[in-house]
Amino acid sequence: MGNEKALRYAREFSIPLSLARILAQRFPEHSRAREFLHPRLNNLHPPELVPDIESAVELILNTIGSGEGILIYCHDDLDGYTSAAIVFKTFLDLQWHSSGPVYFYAIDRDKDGYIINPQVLKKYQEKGVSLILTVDFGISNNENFYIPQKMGFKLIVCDHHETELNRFPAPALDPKRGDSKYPFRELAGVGVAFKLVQMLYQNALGLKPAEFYEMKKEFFSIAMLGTIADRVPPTDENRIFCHYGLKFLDELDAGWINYFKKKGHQDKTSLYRSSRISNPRPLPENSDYYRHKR
Ligand SMILES: [Mn+2]
Repeated sequence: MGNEKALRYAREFSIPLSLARILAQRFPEHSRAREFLHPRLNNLHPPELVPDIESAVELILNTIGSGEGILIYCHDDLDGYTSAAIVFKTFLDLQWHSSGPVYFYAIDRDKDGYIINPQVLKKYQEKGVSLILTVDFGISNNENFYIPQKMGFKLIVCDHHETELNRFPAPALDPKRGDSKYPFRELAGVGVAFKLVQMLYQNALGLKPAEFYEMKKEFFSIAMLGTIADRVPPTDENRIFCHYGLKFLDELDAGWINYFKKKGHQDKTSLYRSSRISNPRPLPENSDYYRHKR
C-alpha cells in the first residue's frame, strides 16, 4: 500500500523513488504532498484572520498620519530583528512629509529581562513617540500591557509566543492566542509581523495580496531568516516563506544581501544555512538610529 503511494508520487512529481517513499510517509494525503513539494503563494492565509489585526492597522495608520513617533520594541534575536526590519521598512514606505520619527529598540536581556523597561520608554517619550509596537515579544506578561498604557502610550503587541492571558487591554496579534481563528499557529514572530505589514500595505495603498507579494519580495527573504532561526516547524506558511525567500534572493539587490555575500557567504544556500548557525546583528545595538521626515 505504502509502496504504491510512493510509486505514484515518484511518477507524478518526477522525483526519485527513495524521496517519494519519505514523502508518502510524511504526507499520505496527495494534496498535502503536492503543497509541500510545490509551495504556492496562493496558499498563504488571509492576514485578516490574525486576532486584532484590524484595530492594530487603524492605530498605526492614524499615528503615522498624525505626525507622532513610533517605537518598535523587539526581541534580541534574529526573529526579533527581522520582525523589526520589515515593520521599520514598512513604516518608512508609508510615511509622508509630515510623519513623525520611527525608532527601534531591542531588549537587553540582562538589564530589562522580559518585561518592558519603563526607563527606555521614557527616553523615547521625550523624543515624541506615542505608539509602542512590540514584535516577537510581549504577549506572555500582563505587565507589558500595563506599563506602556500607564505611561500614556498607545500600544500594539505583535508576537507568536504562548500566552495564558485571555483578556488583552490593547491589540494583541498572536496566532497562539486561545481565541485565535488563524489557521496556522506555528508562525515565527517575523511571520506575524509579515501579516501585519501585508494588511498595512493592503489598506493604505489598496493592494491585493498578489500585488503585495510581487512588490515586497524582499520581505519573503527577511521572513525566511527569522523563520529558520527560530526553528519553527518548516511546514504550511513557514515553508512558503522559506521557499520563496530563497527563490527571490536571486532577484534582489538589497544592501543586507550584498553584506552576506561580501562576508564570504558566496551563494544563497549558505545565506540560508547561516541563519541557522549564526546570530548576526543586522541592526545597530539598541540604537538611536531612526529616519525622520523624508
Ligand atoms: Mn521568535
